[in-house]
Parts: sequence; structure tokens; C-alpha cells
Amino acid sequence: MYKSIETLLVEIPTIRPHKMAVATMQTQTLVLIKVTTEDGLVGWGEATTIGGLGYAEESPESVKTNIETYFAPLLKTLGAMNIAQTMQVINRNINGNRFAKCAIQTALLDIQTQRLGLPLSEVLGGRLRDRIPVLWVLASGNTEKDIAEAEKMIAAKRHNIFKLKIGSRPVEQDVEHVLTIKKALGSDISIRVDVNRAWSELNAIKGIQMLQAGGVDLIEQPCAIHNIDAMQRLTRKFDLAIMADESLFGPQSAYELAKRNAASVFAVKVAQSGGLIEACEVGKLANLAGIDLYGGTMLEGPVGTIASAHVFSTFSNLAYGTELFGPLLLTEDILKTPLQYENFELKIPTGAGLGIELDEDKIDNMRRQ
Ligand code: MUC
Ligand code: MG
Repeated sequence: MYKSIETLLVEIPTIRPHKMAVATMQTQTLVLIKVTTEDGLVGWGEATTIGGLGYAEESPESVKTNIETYFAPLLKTLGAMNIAQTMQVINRNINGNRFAKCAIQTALLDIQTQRLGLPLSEVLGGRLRDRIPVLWVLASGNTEKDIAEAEKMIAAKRHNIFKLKIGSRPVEQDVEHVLTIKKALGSDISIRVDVNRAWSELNAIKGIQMLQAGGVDLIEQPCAIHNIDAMQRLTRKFDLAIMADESLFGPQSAYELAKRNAASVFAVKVAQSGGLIEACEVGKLANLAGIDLYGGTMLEGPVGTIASAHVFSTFSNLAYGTELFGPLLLTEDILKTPLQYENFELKIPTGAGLGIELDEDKIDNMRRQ
């Protein structure tokens, strides 16, 4: 039933350097999976990551190799199975590789929901909203440039919540940068920071004290991935939201974090969760534990962004909105009709499947040969 499974690496420059504690991006490598069935349907998935191996354990190249060597030959033998059975066989035969698994699952769900004539969100339990709030990440590395960029976004009604990437400079310098931006934008504008695991617990206490006093709303992943004890103590100690990002990598880790009260908010990412269905399970666990939700991104292009949007549309609690701005950070669009960002929100497509149409000629021109 599956005729071909292709992995395409598509290099697209960013609109400006995107500086994070884990990497500085000038180009994003989109990792796109295209699954074609014998009866002519095409499903898309995405396994994009950040900074090669700088962010996660899978790189664009490892995803491509592992899909071509292990996933594709196995998938071709599973044509008669439904998606649950297919993913069960894949999980029994292939360890780890959450990004690749997410991309494959997305493409299979895209195909399945095209057959059913339903938006993908409808097989994930059903959407509760057609639009989701989207913040913008200020990461030019320069305070004045960041303020100008934010003011432009607010005036254009594109974004009115901002996340700042910190952690690569001394704590005092980072705090000064954040609070200068907070002051310039005023008390109505929500400012959050993402430390990308760069602080020791002591530095986190020092930094968060100053950021909380300055009116910052949320601190994302202050400490190391496996330092759950520090995350737990910081969550207890401070009144502002402490969000788990890199420490959250699928339902099992969500359960551990929830059990230990090691975060007040979860940044749910579909690839980090290992699939769209698993991301929904993380959302359910958060609900049961009274943990707020935020829709995260791996700075994917439109495929991963819209797959994530279908997931987040089903969350009853999306208290901290989303950061599904990935396609807006890129200089080129790969869709025939661009995604609709307006009034500080992203509109979720209503067509069958993912509900987007890729421009394959453009992708062909930009893909790594
Ligand atoms: C992260 O750690 O949250 C999301 C937005 C952004 O700028 O970087 C990513 C990764
Ligand atoms: Mg983060």
C-alpha cells in the first residue's frame, strides 16, 4: 500500500540570525517526510530540529539515514495495518528516534484523514478552536534591535507576547537585556524567557529573583534536562510560571515531571513527544495534574507547524498560547497558499488532512541534493 517514503532536507535561510544558548541559526534545515500510497495519496510529515545535534539527539542527517535504512523498508511491509498497529510494530522494532517517528505518524495521519475527508484534528479527539495565539521569539542578540522588532510586530497585530532567548551571557547581563525590553514594551506586554537549560540552580535562583521582580511571566527550562530536583525546587520557590521544555520528551517524562511537581507549565512539542498522538497524551496528563499548557515548536516549517496546530487545537487548556511562528522565521515559503497569521493568531486549516498544499517545485529547487 505504501509506494514510497522519501526524506527531503530543505535548506532555507532565516530572516535574521536566531541566537539561542544552544546554537545560532542562520539557516534552518527542514526535514520533510513524503509518503505516497499505491492509490496515489500523498501524506507529509516533518522531523525538523534545531542546530544539527545542538538541541536534540537526532540530526537532519540521522533522521534521513534512519528513515531510509530502517523505517521505510519496515513501513512497506505494514500496508494492511491501521495506524495504531503500524506505530506499535515500528515502536517494537525501532528504539528512540522520536522526531522520525513523529514525522512518519504525521504523514500516516495526513493520509488517513484525507481518506476520511476530515481535518487531522478530528481523529485526535476533535478541535476546540480554529485559531490559536502565537507569540514571537526575540533572539537577534541585540537589545535595541529586539525592541524595534517587537514594536513592529505589535503594530502589525502579528504578535503581542514575546519570548526572549537567554543563557549564553552572564546572568546579570541577560537580566539587564530582558528588563530593558520589558520596560520599553510596557506592562501590558507579556515577556517570557527561555534559558535553554544553561543555568545552574544557583544562577537560576539569582536570575529568576530579578526577572520575577521585573515583571517577567514565565521561565522556560532554566536548568539541565535531567535536573528534575532543581526544576521542582524552583517551581516551589517562585510565584511565576516555571515551564519544562527539554525535560519533557514524551508521556513517560510528563508523568515523572507531574508526579514530582517539577513544572507549572508544559511546553508540548510534537517531535519531542514522539508523535501527535503522544503529544495529546502529554496534554491529557498535564490536565489531570493541573499543569498548564503551552504549544511549543522545534522551529519547524509549515508541515510541522500545522501538525502541531491540529494537536493544540484539541487542548482544553492552552493557558500560555503557542509559539508556532516557525514559518515566519524563514525567508521562503514552501506552501502554495501561505499560512494565515492575523490578529495575533494562526488560523488552523479546515480542509481534509493537514489542510495545506506544498509547492513541490520550490521544494525541489531548495532541497539538498
Ligand atoms: C526552544 O527551546 O523553545 C522554540 C522557539 C525558539 O526560538 O526556539 C525554539 C526552541
Ligand atoms: Mg525552549
